[in-house]
Amino acid sequence: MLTERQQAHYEAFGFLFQRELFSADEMSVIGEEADRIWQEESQRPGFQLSDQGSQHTSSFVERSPLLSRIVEDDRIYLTAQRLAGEGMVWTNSEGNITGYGTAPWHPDRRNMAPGDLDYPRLKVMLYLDEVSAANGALRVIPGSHKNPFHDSLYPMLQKQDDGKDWDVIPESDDPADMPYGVAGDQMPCQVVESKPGDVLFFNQCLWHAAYNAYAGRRYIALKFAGNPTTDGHLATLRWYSGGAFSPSEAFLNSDSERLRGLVTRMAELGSA
Ligand SMILES: O=C(O)CCC(=O)C(=O)O
Repeated sequence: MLTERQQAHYEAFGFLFQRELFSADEMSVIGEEADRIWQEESQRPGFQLSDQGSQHTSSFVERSPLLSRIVEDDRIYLTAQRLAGEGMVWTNSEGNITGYGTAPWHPDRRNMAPGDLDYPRLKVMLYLDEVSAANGALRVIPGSHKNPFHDSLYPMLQKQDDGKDWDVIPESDDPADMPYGVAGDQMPCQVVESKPGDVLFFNQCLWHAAYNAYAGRRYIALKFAGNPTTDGHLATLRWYSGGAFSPSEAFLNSDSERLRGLVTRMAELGSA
């Protein structure tokens, strides 16, 4: 169960890292099942890796009863509920085998409209391989989920042509050309070095990045959002998580009250 201080840490810094939440035995079963799904996916007609050689599979844990159990497990569900709030909803999962070396600095959820930063969006990362500063660990800038700090970091992005959203900027050969005069991997931050079984919970408005990653690095991401109560919440969910309004049948018809509870509201909103 989350302590008040752990919750305070998440609120203040935008992330909470919990070591050894899952045992080595559990992680070995999870890793094997994840590999099975990636392998199955790669056999589908028309399957292609991304430009950077990554295998990105969305609705990942939804494909497997065994992996779905991670979501309803007290260690994830109860913590997510405390961090995203009562009435939280499910906004999908990902299973990634990354091919890239760098994920430049960005927040997953950007400040596009008033209230965006206040709407809880939570990502839960389970790295299936050991990651370190030299080896693709996620880096976070503590406190960057809140304004004015959050907005002050947009020089690290570039506006898209239609002016609606932002893209990451590529790393320059000369660090002096980077927005803060230092290479991305020299930015002040916390490097979240992780072993299988450790779990990172982070606010998706938090600025984060990965450097020195290697091909074949695997992680599962579980995504939750707070109870959508305003037009603004619905608008941002539609922008980033449109698929969440048509949840997987596996969750909708699950025996687990927790899994059904995470998606029923989204399905109702989707059919309204
Ligand atoms: O490659 C990673 O470890 C993280 C990628 C990332 O930035 C993200 O999931 O938003």
